[in-house]
Amino acid sequence: MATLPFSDIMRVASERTRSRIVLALDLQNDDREALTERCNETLESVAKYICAVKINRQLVLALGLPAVSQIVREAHEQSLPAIMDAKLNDVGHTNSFMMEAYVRAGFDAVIASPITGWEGGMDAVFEIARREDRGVLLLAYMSNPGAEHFYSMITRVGDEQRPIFESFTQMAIEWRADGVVAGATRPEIIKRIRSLVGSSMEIYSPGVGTQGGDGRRALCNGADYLIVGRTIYGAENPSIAARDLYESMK
Ligand code: 3DU
Repeated sequence: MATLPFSDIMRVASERTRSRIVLALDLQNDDREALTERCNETLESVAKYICAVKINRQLVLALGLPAVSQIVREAHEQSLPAIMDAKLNDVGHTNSFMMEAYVRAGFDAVIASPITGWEGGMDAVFEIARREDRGVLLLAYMSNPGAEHFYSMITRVGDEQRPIFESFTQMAIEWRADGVVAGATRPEIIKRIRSLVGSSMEIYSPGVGTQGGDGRRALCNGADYLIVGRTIYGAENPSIAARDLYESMK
């Protein structure tokens, strides 16, 4: 992919297909060859209805990074950016090893968790991302029901009290992240995050469909991109499912 800022790479891809759908390619199969084939087939069959692909660690575990890197290449051949959902959250030196590996595999952006803080944690991720022209998306609020126990936890910052997801959003702004991730299952949280980031940052929203999130509501409340997995790849015909979702988002 070109060396544009990641948000521009996404905008170009999204304008080309007129889609805001990021496919979560979370397929599974014990047979590695069959799994690779299905990933490539799924990608090809839905490419015109999506704007990017997101890969999770479970695919890296199943296939190994060299094989995943081939899938990233397939995505790039279809002019689709590839996001690594690594949820990076370790100390700096191991974050560096992981980030360097995902860069070498060709990913355009990596998802990380701001929970480590900057020094000796996220600084390593951002340093490599900036050097290599890659994006970093920060987790602001997960989509699962239990997420509220932690992401809505009230924290004290100076004299002020605020839920921790607002602090994460603030960190994303300060660290000049390329986007934040907030679940479609909580449109009111997306709205709040949008009010904090203004127009300066993209919001990526997982949890559409199978997890109960409504894509249209997420978009209306300020999300820019919808991350969708099972609703597409779990359908009898992923291409038709992707087309239906694409049409319903117009
Ligand atoms: O529920 P789906 O099958 O559409 O998958 C959602 C994807 O988004 C999946 O890859 C998961 O790892 C990711 N994700 C969430 O579901 C929720 C989050 O808060 C962050 C990422």
